Amino acid sequence: MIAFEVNDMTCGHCVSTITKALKAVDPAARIQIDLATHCIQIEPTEADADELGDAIKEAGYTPVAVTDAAACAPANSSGSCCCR
Ligand SMILES: [Cu+2]
Repeated sequence: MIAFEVNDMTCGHCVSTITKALKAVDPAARIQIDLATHCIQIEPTEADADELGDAIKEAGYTPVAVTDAAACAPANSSGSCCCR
């Protein structure tokens, strides 16, 4: 299990953009995204954490690797959205 906290993921559009980016590097991965905590959990089948993190960055977001999904804390929902 790989987990990232992505604080600039702010709405459903961000979620689908990131999901697509992750599926591009690992089509069979299991991806779970919690928008409320800005937390992404990935069960990869072929990609490693670096590749998945890079995919999120290339989609225009800022992933912070977390060792445990429980470390994803609810963030203050200020900040900009991709859908402005
Ligand atoms: Cu958005």
